[in-house]
Amino acid sequence: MLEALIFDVDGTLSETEETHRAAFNQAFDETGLDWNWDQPLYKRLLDVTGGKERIRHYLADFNPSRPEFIPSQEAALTDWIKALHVRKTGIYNAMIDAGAAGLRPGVEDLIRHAGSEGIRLAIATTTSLPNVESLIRSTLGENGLALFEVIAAGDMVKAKKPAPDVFNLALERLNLPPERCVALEDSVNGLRSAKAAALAVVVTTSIYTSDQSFPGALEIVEDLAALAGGDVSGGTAPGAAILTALRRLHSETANV
Ligand code: XBP
Ligand code: MG
Repeated sequence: MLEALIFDVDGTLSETEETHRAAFNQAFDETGLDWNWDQPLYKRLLDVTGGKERIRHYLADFNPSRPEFIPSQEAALTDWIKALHVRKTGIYNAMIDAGAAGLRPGVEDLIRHAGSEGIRLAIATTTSLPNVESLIRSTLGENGLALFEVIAAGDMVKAKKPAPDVFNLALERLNLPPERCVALEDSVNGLRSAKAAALAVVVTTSIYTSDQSFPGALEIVEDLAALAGGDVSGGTAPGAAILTALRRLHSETANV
């Protein structure tokens, strides 16, 4: 029986990667770097999850300009990347607080309906915790965070997606076995992470992942509203129709 939904954040709850990309570029500019992550480059860089890990990947593998103020010594470089990422996170949160991102189709309907049918909600994301908090507050209001029983995010785990750690942490805190849950993801890294945690996964493709393939996904749709399909025409509330579709998909998994 389906007992909980575990949501990814970036690309799943909201199309936030364009805001992340703008925040990275503004942080680079304010730091005196001539780095500019355009969309084609950012799409390649998204292969690495985690903002700090992505900056390190860019430095190591894309041969960008490297002014003197970027340390060479490993520990100093780690601290420098961390400080740059803190700056980026502050810029990102200011953008989100100013309303830069809304929830994707069907997301709010499902989140607000789930509780009425006893479905528990959790988040499992690679993004930093402050980013989750600002997005939920700006889209679901001051009480929005209370709708999620568990928030597993960013550096709470050592190994980021596609490692299973963040989904395993969410399952541990829910105290549920994976077969009682469905994960909602947008990327192949997220799919791999959730599958490695033995979760069934429904994929809603996003602007940077629509050309990816998703082997092993329970279902691949454009967005959650598409899951409801024709049910809504019968006067069923969108959230109820989406949850009915998720329950049907979950019942098709072998482990039920
Ligand atoms: C998406 C990510 C994050 C964001 C940037 O996470 O990989 O790194 O791109 O956020 P998910 P940070 O899809 O798991 O929500 O800079 O805070 O990492
Ligand atoms: Mg994502």
